[in-house]
Amino acid sequence: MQGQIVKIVSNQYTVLTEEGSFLQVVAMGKLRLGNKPVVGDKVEYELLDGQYGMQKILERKNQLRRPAIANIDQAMIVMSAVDPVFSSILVDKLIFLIEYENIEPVIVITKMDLVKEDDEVYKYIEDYRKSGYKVILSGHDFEIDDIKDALKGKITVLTGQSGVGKSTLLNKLDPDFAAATQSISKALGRGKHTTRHTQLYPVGDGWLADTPGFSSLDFSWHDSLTLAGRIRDFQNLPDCRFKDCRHINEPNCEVKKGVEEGRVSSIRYKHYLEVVPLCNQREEWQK
Ligand SMILES: Nc1nc2c(ncn2[C@@H]2O[C@H](COP(=O)(O)OP(=O)(O)OP(=O)(O)O)[C@@H](O)[C@H]2O)c(=O)[nH]1
Ligand SMILES: [Mg+2]
Ligand SMILES: [Zn+2]
Repeated sequence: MQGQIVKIVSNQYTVLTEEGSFLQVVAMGKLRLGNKPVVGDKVEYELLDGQYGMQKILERKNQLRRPAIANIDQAMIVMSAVDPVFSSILVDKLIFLIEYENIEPVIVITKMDLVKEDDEVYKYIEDYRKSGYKVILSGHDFEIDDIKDALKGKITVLTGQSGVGKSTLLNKLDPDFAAATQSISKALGRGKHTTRHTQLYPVGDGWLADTPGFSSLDFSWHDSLTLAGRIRDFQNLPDCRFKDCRHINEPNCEVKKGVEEGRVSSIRYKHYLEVVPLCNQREEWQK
């Protein structure tokens, strides 16, 4: 039988079955030795001596370390239009980290009720949409339907700096969930999160992690060539002259050409150039 782990407390796993019910499952000895099961794992289990035992972890499509969670469908980047000021470099850094992990970014811009029609934020919204990113606008008195739709049937992690309105959003989606999860309000860059178990909560017909993902903007572990290969704006272009082109100052670079001709977002490219020097800082890359 197969299911998906939604909660882990020590060696007790809560598994959502294919029929939509919950079971308490324990990890069999051999599982505990190797790769530890994490929340989001799809697993095989069977009934042995009146107890459900987990036999096998199915292949993960992606995985985060902090929070420890696998098979994430999307990460919602929450950013306010104002207060705190809209930061496209922060959004882009998060997009890069998220796409690097093969997770789909979804941008939610809050406090849209506080900006005028000609606000600069609209320029960025258009730019993200042109690049193919999903952008959802939110604010006081805005309907929550778009966000609910986006969550439907998916495992989502939330991210975003302090004060952008994550708790406010969660409250609108599900007051019980918001009350039950204190840690999700611990925002980006706000120091260490207390170690506790990670859990997926049913919200808006989907599953939301109760801890914020991508709480560090650390690129040092990232390889810039891999990053360039995953940034959405840089795909579906003709091949650059060099296979290992990092799109910085190599000749016959199609990304640079795309930027010059307005086919590739110059905003994203500029932010990419800011991030490249932060990459490949670990020993394995020092020659
Ligand atoms: N006008 C307006 N105010 C908002 C909106 N969303 C949040 N706020 C306000 O912004 C402030 C911060 O919102 P929170 O939901 O606490 O932000 P948070 O992201 O949870 O912040 P941390 O818990 O510190 O990470 C509160 O005073 C909210 O009432 C919005 O869409 N419009
Ligand atoms: Mg909060
Ligand atoms: Zn190139």
